Amino acid sequence: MDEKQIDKDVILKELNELHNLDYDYRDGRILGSMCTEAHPFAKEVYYKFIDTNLGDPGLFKGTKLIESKVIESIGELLSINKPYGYIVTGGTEANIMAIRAARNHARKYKGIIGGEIIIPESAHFSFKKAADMLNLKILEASLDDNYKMDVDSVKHLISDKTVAIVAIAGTTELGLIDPIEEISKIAHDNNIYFHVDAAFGGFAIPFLREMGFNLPVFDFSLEGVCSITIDPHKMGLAPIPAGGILFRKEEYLDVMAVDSPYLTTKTQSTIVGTRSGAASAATYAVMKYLGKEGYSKLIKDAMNNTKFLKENLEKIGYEVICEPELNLVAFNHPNICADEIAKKLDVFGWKVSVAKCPVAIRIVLMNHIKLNHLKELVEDLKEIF
Ligand code: 0PR
Repeated sequence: MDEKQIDKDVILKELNELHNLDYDYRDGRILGSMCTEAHPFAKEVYYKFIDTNLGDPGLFKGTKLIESKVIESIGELLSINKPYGYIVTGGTEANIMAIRAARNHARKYKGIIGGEIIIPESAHFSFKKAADMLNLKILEASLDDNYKMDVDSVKHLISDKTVAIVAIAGTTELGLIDPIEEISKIAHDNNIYFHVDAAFGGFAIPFLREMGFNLPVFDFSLEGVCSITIDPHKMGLAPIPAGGILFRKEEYLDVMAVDSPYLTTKTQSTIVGTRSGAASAATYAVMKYLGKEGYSKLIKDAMNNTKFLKENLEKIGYEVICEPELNLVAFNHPNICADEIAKKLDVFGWKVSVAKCPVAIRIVLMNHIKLNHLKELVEDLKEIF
């Protein structure tokens, strides 16, 4: 640290120079991200609430009410009247909380120590972090021919050590929705905690279903579903860090509660202690501002772009891995491997990511990607041979 104060302009100049090294969503070159530029109104509200601390909610009663209201609104999207949950830092923290709830619940009510969780091979790596931190063993269910969690594989992996089953509504690599209704039934029949990771799909599927897209039910209307991860900072257009975790019952919070005697609330169930209320306020603001109509339009635009990209890739000889269910296209070329395509696209300034299961170029059609960007991309994809 410097000895003396430094002029703000000098500091800002240095910060701006560094910030200029970042890619900007608005250039339409970030093609592999599940995040996007937050809505301007959400950013404005975020700043207003920047000093609030939901770790000590008695001091920030209004902001705590905002968090409760936003959890209720998200709950309405997910078919539950009285959800219990929090706005957290992202999908990783939300998934860790869900698995912690499941583990503690199984320990308290079933006496399971050193349990196992069943996740699909396509699960996000946050579950590996959760298992590591919570001392649980991961059992990976295989995928069926359509890259979805195989229901029979789940059945075979269940044992008296299973503390949770996880399925995904909007997989990280392909944007697919697992057979959640069937898995929910299996979990319910076996009295096993069932978590749905809708970090990506949560702010898309409900609107698409309402518009008549043929997508399956994935939410609390299925009686086996105990918790859902749904991230405002992905398809919800809230600023990072905004994840969401919703539980069906209060007892899932109770089993995680630790005493916090000197705070305004005497127990705490979150992982994080001091936590900003800004993400809650910003999420509340953008949800109110856009409404169902606004979100429906955004996801419809993204799906139109998805269709455009898929059709044009096929026209120029690329092979699309699966019919997109959400706004994500994964593809390969019969003659060039995915890593090579990614490298060549990088030379043109396109930042794509390469999926591993199966290996493929993966493009997430977030709303910062416009039709003109896609037309340019398709031209460049023709060029790279
Ligand atoms: N669950 C699912 C289904 C996810 O896809 C992700 C992240 C998470 C949980 C974890 O969420 P957080 O990253 O919010 O903790 N999916 C993206 C991924 O890993 C996140 C991402 C976003 C990666 C932007 C890169 C990027 O530029 O691919």
